[in-house]
Amino acid sequence: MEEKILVTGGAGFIGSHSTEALLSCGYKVRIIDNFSSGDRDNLPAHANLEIIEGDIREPQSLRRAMSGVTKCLHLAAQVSVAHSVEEPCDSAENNIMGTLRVLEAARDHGVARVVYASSAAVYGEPENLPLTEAARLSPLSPYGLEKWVNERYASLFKELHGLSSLGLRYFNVYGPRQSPTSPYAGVITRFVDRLRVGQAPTIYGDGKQTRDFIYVADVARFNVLALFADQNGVCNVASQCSTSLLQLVEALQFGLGSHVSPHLNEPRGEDIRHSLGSAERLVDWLGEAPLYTLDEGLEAYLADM
Ligand code: UD2
Repeated sequence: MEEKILVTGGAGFIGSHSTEALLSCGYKVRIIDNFSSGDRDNLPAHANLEIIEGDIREPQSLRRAMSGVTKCLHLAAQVSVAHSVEEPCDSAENNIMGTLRVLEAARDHGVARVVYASSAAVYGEPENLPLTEAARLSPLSPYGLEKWVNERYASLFKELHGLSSLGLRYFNVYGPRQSPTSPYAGVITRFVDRLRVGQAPTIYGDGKQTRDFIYVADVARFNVLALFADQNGVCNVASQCSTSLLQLVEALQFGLGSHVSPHLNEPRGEDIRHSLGSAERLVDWLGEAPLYTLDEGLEAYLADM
């Protein structure tokens, strides 16, 4: 059967890169996006790409999007951790009910598999590093809890309805098309945005906190692989490389030929100190490792600007 993939949130940061990756593999792709944080300019004009402007919480739009689809990559979400703290009902309506509607529609339309965005936010403050998928889950925000609930629903849908699915726990994803003004702009996007105009980036805290950064092209490739794998459950999407913010600034100064030093500010209260994901299951289940080191990812990102 000819594959037709639905990408929810397909005009967003990770969604648009994933759509491109699917198109370049020769698949037919349909996206549904309400364009709240996604952008039409993120998408190529392509004969195999169909765009639906609509909201996954709106049953008619979702039915239209899901009909005739063989697999679904579900990325549409309320993506701001801060918003989930301020407006937990709104966030849950998007992230819990939105995903539940996607799972239900996938079941009703006989969709063979759903791959969906989970997050490292399900872990909260880690007990041991690197974080494996078996680690204790203790989310620190409604956003993290919503993603965990999504994972539980997906697992139940497998039990109750035989719906195959894989939840991808993304670590800190970076790359082109993450708007620096968006509420979910990560630290790399913000630092690049400042340094390239000769302004000092702000480090919250001492800069010794560490993160596991993964380049968006790797994430897009893993999304495609996940759609065609057969494992069910959850899987980290991580580089398993730990980088401190001070090391990050140094790499960016080098990449941009900048000598501007960062400005140190008070730590952000809700931050975790260290985050590092195990990539063992990723490599085992999806058969490939991340291709981009941080230096290579930053080089590709800066070359794209
Ligand atoms: C990431 C995800 C978030 C959630 C969380 C789970 C992003 C953008 N966010 O949050 O969605 O999955 O992981 O753990 O990927 N920082 C600065 N200066 C700045 C901006 C940030 O010092 O201008 C620091 C910040 O205080 C933190 C680190 O950089 O210590 C990373 O911050 P982030 O917002 O990029 O991502 P994080 O890990 O808080």
